Amino acid sequence: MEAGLHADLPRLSRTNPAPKAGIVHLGLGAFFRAFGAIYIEDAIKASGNTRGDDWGIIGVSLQSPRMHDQLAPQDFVYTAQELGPEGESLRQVEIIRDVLVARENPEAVLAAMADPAIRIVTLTVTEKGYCHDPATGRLNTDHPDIVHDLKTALPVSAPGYLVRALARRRAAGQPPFTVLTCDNLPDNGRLVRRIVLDLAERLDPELAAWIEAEGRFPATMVDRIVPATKPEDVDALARKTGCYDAALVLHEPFRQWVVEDDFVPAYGADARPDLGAAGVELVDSVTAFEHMKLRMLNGTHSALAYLGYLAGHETVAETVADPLFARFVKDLWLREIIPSLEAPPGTDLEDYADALFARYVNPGIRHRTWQIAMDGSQKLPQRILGTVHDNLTNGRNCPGLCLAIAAWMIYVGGTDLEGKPIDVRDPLSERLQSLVREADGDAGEVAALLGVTEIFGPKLAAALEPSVTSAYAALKADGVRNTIGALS
Ligand code: CS2
Repeated sequence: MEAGLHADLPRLSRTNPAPKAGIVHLGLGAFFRAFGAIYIEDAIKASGNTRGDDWGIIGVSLQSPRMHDQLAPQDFVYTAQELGPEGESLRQVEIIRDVLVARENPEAVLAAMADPAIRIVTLTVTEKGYCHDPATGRLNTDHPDIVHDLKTALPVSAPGYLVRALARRRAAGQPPFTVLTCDNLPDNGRLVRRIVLDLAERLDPELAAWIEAEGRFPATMVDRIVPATKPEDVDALARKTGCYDAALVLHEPFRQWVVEDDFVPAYGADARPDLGAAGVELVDSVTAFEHMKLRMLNGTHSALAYLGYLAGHETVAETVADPLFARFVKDLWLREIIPSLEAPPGTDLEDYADALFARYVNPGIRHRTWQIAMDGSQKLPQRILGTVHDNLTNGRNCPGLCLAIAAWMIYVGGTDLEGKPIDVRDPLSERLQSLVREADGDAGEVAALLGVTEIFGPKLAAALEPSVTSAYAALKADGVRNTIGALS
């Protein structure tokens, strides 16, 4: 919706003074505002803020001024609209006190991150924002943003901001902040730690040693489905409330946040908000939760995104309303994904699958297959390939997951099964599309894509080649519905 159409409507404003800042968040998008920000606000409310802790959030957009421009005229508060199967509810979120735009003012971002009041830096910069090689988990030193950040003190990348800000804190004799990543990456805390150390070692080995000794990078499992807000949603809210909220976020009722309780010890009890009071599960190890969520939720999300898109379905809810897809996804869980998992304490994996299915069919959530299909080259390894690897190692077939990989290959080729172009968004899209263009026939196309070593390890690629090639050919010859129908 154009702002002009709402020009005569009032904007939101604060009902309480803005909390003092204790957190800087890098990559302020809809997901964090519908998830982490709400948990943190709940934590403050639930603990009564009795210790005098202040955990307001300074949001940072690394690239675009859009989020700042949407939030600034409304005191940085926004509406979170919960969409349940039986109806919806609204909440005004007031935990964000400011938004900085890194491209416009990198110095202000570094200064905020170096401020001793800041004890945590949270991140949602998406998989590609870590500038790493997804197959090895190491920093990609050829990444243009990293090449820039190695040369220049004012960074552009998320790892660059973390390292340069930590350097400032060390120089000022301050403890580091805890780095709390909220992206769907495998063992995300250890991964971001490794990436930060890789960069710091190249800039200043003593800084790297200090971060290694003093820094904390707890791993987290984050879960809430947050479809992109559309202009029609902003419009509908304006009709309902009489207010124009340019920064509305939509989300499902479900949420789960599991966090390793390993924050910078120098801050003692003030190292983090009372997250437990808000229902965050604080644990020693997040690994089992993270595997379960990445493989069961995100793995099937990606499978449904590529296959659903190619079958002409616009959203996940629409895709699983198709009985063939409902059967397909349930089989994926029971036959191919659950056998690769160890259940986290207190969790029954079949119940978890049932609960996921109920979340997917929620008609209130219009989560586009195209949205989930984005950045597949960065998502496939942790969502699907780890499961495939474990199955193959244990002598189990995984025809459904091979079909999902084949569907991804057709998708990134850039032309759907009816010959229409696909708007592929992926950091590797140009390369992937030229590999497909230059290859010879189905088998050549599959082999070329399996040769992309940032995604597929060579052994896995060789093991996958026969089944992915036949899945690819079947999808092209028979279409998606017939092919998944033939699986069961
Ligand atoms: C989705 C996730 O867009 C995607 O790739 O799979 O954003 C998913 O909705 C969340 O991880 C759910 O917690």
